[in-house]
Amino acid sequence: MQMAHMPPMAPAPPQLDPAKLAPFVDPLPIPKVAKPIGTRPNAYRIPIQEFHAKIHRDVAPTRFWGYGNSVPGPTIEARSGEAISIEWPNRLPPKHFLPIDHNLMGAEKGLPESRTVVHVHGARVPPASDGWPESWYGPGKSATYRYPNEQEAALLWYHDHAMGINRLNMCAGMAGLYVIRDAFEDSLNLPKGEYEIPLVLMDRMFRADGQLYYPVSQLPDAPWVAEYTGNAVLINGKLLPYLNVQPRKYRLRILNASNARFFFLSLDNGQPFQQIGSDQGLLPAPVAVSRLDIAPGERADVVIDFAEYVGKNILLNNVPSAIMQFRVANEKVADPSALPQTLRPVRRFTESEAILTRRLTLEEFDNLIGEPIAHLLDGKHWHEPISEKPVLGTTEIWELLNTTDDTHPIHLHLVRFQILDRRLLEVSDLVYNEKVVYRGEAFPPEPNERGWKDTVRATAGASTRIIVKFERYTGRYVWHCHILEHEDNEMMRPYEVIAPRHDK
Ligand SMILES: [Cu+2]
Repeated sequence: MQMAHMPPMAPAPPQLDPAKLAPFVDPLPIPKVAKPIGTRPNAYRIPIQEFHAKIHRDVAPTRFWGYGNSVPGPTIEARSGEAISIEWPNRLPPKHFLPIDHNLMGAEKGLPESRTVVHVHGARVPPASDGWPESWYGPGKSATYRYPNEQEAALLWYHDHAMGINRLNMCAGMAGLYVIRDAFEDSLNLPKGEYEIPLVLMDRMFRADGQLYYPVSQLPDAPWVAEYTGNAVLINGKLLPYLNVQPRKYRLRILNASNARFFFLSLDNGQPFQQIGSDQGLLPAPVAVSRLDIAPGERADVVIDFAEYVGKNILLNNVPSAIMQFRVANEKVADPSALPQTLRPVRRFTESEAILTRRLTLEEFDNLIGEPIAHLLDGKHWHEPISEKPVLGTTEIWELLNTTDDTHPIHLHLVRFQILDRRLLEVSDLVYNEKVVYRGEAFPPEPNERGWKDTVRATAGASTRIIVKFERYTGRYVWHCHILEHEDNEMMRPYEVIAPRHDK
C-alpha cells in the first residue's frame, strides 16, 4: 500500500538486504504453547521482556522486546467457554530502543518509556481486561487479566496497546497467538496437530548488523512517520524459512501482525488456498482464493493440499517475491483429515435489524506541503467526548466513509461483525460539502469476507458498511485503524456500550 505522500524520512543507516541472504536455510519455527502456572490449570504468567533471537542463520542475534523469549510469543490455547487468566508482568528495561515521538497523544515526556498494556485482538472480554490504551504500566509492574472465552473457535492474537507507542512496542516484537477451539470445529476433522501450522507475518527493517531499524522523520523533535513498511518479512520470527511437509492437507493459520504492510499471498504452483476461516472463525464454506489479501490485524485460516506435489518445492510468494518455501516429502502418505464442503453456518444480518446507521469519516490531515500530520476518525481526536454509545443488545450499521487515498483496516474491540457492502464515493462532496454522494452501485464483500470479522478493510475513497451487534458487556472500548502509525497518531477513538436503561 502506498501513502499519497510520505513525510520526508531522515537518511537511513545501512540496511540488511534479505535478497542477499541465503534463502530457505532456517526451518520455520512453531511458537511454543504457553503452559499454565503450577497446578492451576487456567492461570498463566507471560512476562514481557527483552531478549535476543536469531532471525536468520547468517545474521547475528537481534534484540527484541516481546512475550516470554520469542517473537511471536508463546501461543495461548483456549477452549470456548473455559475462562483463563493471564498475568502480564512488565520486566522491560527502562529505556526504549525505538524512537518515541513525544508530540503524540499519550506519549508525553516524563512517562515510563517501556510502558505496556496487553490487548487480545478479537476477544470478547470485560472492559477491565481489554487493555485500555491508557491503562499501561511501567517496568516492575504487572496486570492480571481475565479472558472468559465465551465465543466461537477462532484465531485471535495478543499484542501491545500502549497509547502513543504501540507501533514501537509491536515493531519491537510484542505479539503472539491466542487460539480458541470448540467442539463444533473439532467435529469437522480439519488437519490438526503437526498439520496445523501458524504463520505470523511481520515485515521489518533491519540495520546491516541485524538490529531492528525504525525510521524517523527529518524533524528531530517529531520523529513519527506515517507508515512503517520493511523489506524483510519475518514468518514466525525467521526470514525466508522453509517447512518440511508431507503430501497431504495442512491447515495454515495466517496472521498479518505487521505495522502497516498489506500482504498479497500466493503459491508459485498456481494452486489456490482453500480459505476456511477469517478473523472470527469459520466461513460457511471453503472459498478458493488464488491471491490472499490480508491487511494488518486480519487473519486467514486456509487449507492447502500438497498431495499432488510429492517431492516438489513450493514457494509462498508475497507479490512479487518469495517469503517462504514448502518442501513436500517424497513418499505418499495417508491423509485422514477432511476439507468439508460446508463449515459453520453464518446467519447473515439483515439491514432492518439495525436500529441506526452511524456515518463515520476516515480523514487524513496534511500540513501545508502535503505531508500527513494526523488521521482522524469522524473528525475527532482521542480526547474528545465519547460520541459512539451503542446500547447493549442492539444492532447498528457503521458506515465508514474513507476520504483518503489509503485503505485503512478498521478494528472494533469487543465485537464481531459482518461486512454489508462497499460503494465508491464522490470524495470532494464529502470533504467540501459534507454530503454523501455515491458513485455507482454498492458491491458486496468478497466471498472470503462473508464470515464473522473484527477488522475490515475500509477501501480508499469509498463507503464500507458493517453491521454490528453489541453484546455481553457494557463499558468503554476502542475502535481504531490497525495501521499502527495511524492508530498512534489519533486514528483511534473510544466507544462505550451502555445499558438499555441509559438510552436517551
Ligand atoms: Cu489507517
